[in-house]
Amino acid sequence: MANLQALLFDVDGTLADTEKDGHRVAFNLAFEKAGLDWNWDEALYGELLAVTGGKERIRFYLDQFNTEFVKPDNFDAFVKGLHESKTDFYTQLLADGLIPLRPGVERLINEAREQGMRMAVVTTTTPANVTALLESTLGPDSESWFEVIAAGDIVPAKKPAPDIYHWALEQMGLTAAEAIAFEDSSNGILSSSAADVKTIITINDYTAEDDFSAAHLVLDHMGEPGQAFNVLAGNHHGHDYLDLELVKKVHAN
Ligand code: XBP
Ligand code: MG
Repeated sequence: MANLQALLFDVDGTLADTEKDGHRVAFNLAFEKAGLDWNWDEALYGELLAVTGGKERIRFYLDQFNTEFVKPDNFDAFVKGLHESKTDFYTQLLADGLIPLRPGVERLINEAREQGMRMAVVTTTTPANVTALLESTLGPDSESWFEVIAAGDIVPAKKPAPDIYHWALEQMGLTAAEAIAFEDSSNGILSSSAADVKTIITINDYTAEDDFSAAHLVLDHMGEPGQAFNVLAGNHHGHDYLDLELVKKVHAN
């Protein structure tokens, strides 16, 4: 078994609960600004999460849930503009400090830094969103702690395709066996496991019922000292919060 060299973090749902109170709200603000009467409530948004990527999600919505809408001639530019507006609203929400990191995330990242463990971000979301989240939660220079930010349209086939993991590993000069992924969703683990990267899952409200049979450990959150995680599947090796020692044990087993 290869030694663990790097932690690969998904962003949305894993580092922070960004979807319901972040992305969803920003989409709705962009629709309103564009004079559209579309409104993505929490339940509908759960269905729309089947498709990753904001531009892809807007198209999916129109194809499946709003077929009456007459698409403008310049439809690609229309979707792109709407999505740029959504990104502006979203990054502003983050800059306002509205979305905190999930339990244990900051502690694990700090521990990894102290121990010289390599780290990368592997996500579907737009690069500006990653910058905004890291800066607003971990501090202005925190993006530099991550060797690679694999995000957005860098690869055309977004999660659940493995391409973004392949791209990140190639940039880092690592094999899949030398890394471990942190994900929260079905599309996330489909992507990481198709790239043969072992995966630890922390679920959230939108993903609790997803299929995580390919995961090596499934938790409700990463936990903190005095705030134990609940183990939903896998071996927690007697630990009650996720530290680097447990990550290494999961990777080795
Ligand atoms: C995240 C996503 C993203 C965000 C929206 O998936 O699905 O599409 O919801 O981001 P993952 P953009 O956590 O698996 O990376 O609007 O910037 O595309
Ligand atoms: Mg995610």
